[in-house]
Amino acid sequence: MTEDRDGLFASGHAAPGSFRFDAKVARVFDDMIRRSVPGYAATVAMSGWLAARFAQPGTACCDLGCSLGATLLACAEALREAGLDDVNLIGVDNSAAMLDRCRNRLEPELGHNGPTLMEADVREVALPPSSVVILNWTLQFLPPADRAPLLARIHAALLPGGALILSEKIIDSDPEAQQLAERLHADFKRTQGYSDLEIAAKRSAIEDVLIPETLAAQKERLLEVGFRPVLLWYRNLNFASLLALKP
Ligand code: GEK
Repeated sequence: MTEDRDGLFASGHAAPGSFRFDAKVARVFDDMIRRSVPGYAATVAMSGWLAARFAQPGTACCDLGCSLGATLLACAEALREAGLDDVNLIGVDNSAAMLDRCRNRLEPELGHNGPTLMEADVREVALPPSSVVILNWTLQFLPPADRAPLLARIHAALLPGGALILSEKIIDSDPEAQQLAERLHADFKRTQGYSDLEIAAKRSAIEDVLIPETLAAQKERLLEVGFRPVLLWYRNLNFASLLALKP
């Protein structure tokens, strides 16, 4: 399947808060996320590696907000290498357009024994007993009030010794450091070929759609829900990834 280059905001126009995971975004998503999230490829690869370290035979490994299945693919490869063939890989996303493309991408790679894909809202889907749950850049799209309840349901679904991998865009609690991170992120996007107009239009489109929080708020909420310990295992500019264990 060929992925298109992201030029969705090339006109420089976007209504504030208009960003949706529709067919247009799904078509260019692979290119968009790689050129927008510094450390995307590393985070995806390490998510697979971490998943294989915490996966328990005969349990589920769920990727919530799986988009085009990049992390599912990394998990499938890492689990196979670790000889964990009986871990049930599950991908959940509420965008039909994303899941269609995800299915088309995974089937040629993994055949019909690949992950079970479910079109559902992560806030409502029933989670099976799991040893690993991955939330890579998905929590940030939920209304803040819905985040703790979802994390509590994930905690309840995880088996003792299970792991949550949580990647998010973050804001720095120090305004000066935040400004610096924003400036460097815009520089990163420019280096990836986005114009200033595109960067500004995308920023407007995701306003109030993607709501980032501080690292401290993320960690505190995970601890409150019952995860322990919570480890920051990766940070690249204003993007961070946490590993939170269910004791
Ligand atoms: C990756 N993890 O490539 N229920 C289900 N899915 C949702 C919901 C919801 N309530 N809200 C948003 N999504 C992926 C990247 S992208 C991140 C994740 C980004 C889905 C949405 O449809 C989209 O596919 C995904 O979460 C977020 O590693 O675009 O920055």
